[in-house]
Amino acid sequence: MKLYSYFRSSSSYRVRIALALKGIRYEYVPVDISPAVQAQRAVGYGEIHPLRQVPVLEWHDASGREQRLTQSVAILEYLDERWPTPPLLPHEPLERARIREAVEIVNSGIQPLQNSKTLALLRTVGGTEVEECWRREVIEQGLSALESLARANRGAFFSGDMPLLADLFIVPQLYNARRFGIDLAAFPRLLAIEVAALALDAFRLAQPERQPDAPPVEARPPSEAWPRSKS
Ligand SMILES: N[C@@H](CCC(=O)N[C@@H](CS)C(=O)NCC(=O)O)C(=O)O
Repeated sequence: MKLYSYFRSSSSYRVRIALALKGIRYEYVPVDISPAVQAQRAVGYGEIHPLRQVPVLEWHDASGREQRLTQSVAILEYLDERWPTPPLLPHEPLERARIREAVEIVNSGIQPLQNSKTLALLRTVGGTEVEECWRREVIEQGLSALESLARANRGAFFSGDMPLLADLFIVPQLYNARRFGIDLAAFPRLLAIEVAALALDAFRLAQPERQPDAPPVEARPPSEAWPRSKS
């Protein structure tokens, strides 16, 4: 199995956590989507991912046919159905829906509104100030919504004492928010979930700075949050 990934990509981070939680071995295929390189625009990558993004999961099925899956939610649900232990979704329908509710806050309510492509476009049409204001607004609103949902639940994680799909979205999103300099003090429940998650090997192994394409510490610009103390 191969995972096309970029160390700082929060969508790839989600899949890396799931693969580690389920103990699935894979080959890491780095795709440098940084503005300076934009490897996703290379000829041929459109055949790997029609939207030219990461992550992509690739494997050979039982008949030897190459299969590829894009979109982290689809990948995560596929992995969960094929390797059900440990489960990423509860059995009870309303509980499942509540986990997916949190997932969608990140997946459609935060990440696409603050990804590099969206922000670059905003900078071009509105300037840096508009871009920064927009970015702060969508991240803070999304995290506030997640914080209130998480507070309604009990347990070390978003819901209960085992990590579920929602936690695989919360942890990378907090990492992303720090990169953008968002003050996370208003989200104590989310920060507590992050502490519980990062106590687990699977979450730690998936961290951006532990990936093969992460630059060595001395090469990182001072603005980078590597790894920061909990705010
Ligand atoms: N909905 C997609 C989002 C994927 C996505 O936005 N990937 C970003 C990195 S987190 C990317 O590849 N950006 C490069 C680009 O769009 O050019 C998913 O969940 O997989």
